[in-house]
Amino acid sequence: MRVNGGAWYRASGTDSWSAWAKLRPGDNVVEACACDSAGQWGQIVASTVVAQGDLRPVTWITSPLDGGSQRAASACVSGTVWDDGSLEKVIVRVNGGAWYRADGETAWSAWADLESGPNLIEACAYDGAQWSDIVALNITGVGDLVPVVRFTSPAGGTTVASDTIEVSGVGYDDRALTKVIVRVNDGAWMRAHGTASWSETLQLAEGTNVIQARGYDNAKQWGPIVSITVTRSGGYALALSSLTAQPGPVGAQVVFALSASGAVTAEVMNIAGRPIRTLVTDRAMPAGVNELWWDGRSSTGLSVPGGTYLVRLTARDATGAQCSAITTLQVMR
Ligand SMILES: [Ca+2]
Ligand SMILES: [Ca+2]
Repeated sequence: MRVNGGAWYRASGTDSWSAWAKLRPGDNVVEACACDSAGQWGQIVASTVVAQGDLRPVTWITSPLDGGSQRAASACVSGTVWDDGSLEKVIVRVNGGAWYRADGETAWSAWADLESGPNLIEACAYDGAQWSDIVALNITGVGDLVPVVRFTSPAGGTTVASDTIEVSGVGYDDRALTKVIVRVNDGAWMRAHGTASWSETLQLAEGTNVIQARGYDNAKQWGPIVSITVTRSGGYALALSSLTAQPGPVGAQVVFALSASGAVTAEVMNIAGRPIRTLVTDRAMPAGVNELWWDGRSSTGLSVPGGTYLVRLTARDATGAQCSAITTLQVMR
């Protein structure tokens, strides 16, 4: 099937089939076509659907599957919304409780805290003027549910410069969450402060750290382990200092200091900033004092006229962070 000449997509069913068609205001041409087991396509049939005014959004829940069951006390529910214009929000509620906002709109997700037994999760979208129909999902919580914890801060993949970090999160159990434990890089588990809302300060090693957390309930059950990674950048960032360029008998000597090893690019420019000569490009250089020589020639090999020139250095560390410095140089002729 396809709508308004867009991409073809597959309908569900064959002898009796159905598919959603995403409409725009005005006339919409919906086309369908069938293929048999010999790979032969039939005739395309078309139908026009007229949509009037600002259209109401339509919400779908795509995961988890309706009618499923699980042992964990929270489910991550996700879905999509279609609207002719922009969307304002998607809201969700569990078992007739208070509505709360999902993350995202056209593609959304939300955590749903479950009870043991049947659970009804509902979702609905708003385009700023009209609400979609409410869509529902049933999940059965099997037995006394195991607690679920998750991180709220920092975001996974964060890079920090300090050697400690405060991690925090939330947790939920169908009966009672008795404790939350955390650890770094497979070290000893530590008990976090709090349960439904928890936090702990952790020591980070240099480089990538895997931080894990899990909950424990009053039925003596451990929940699943959840993880984030946090990178601690090297003790100090790469810095460039003491850049000088001294005229020599032929060209000039460029001297500079690096706080850590890095890839160095050095360029000579005229006073207007126009490139004259590239001395090195991404050359690996060690921490400490380094020097480079310029023979006083431009990239075409000609001796440059006397005057004031600029020397610009850029150093980049392994993470891609870079710093640069610029100095002037007098060329005598
Ligand atoms: Ca709309
Ligand atoms: Ca429980």
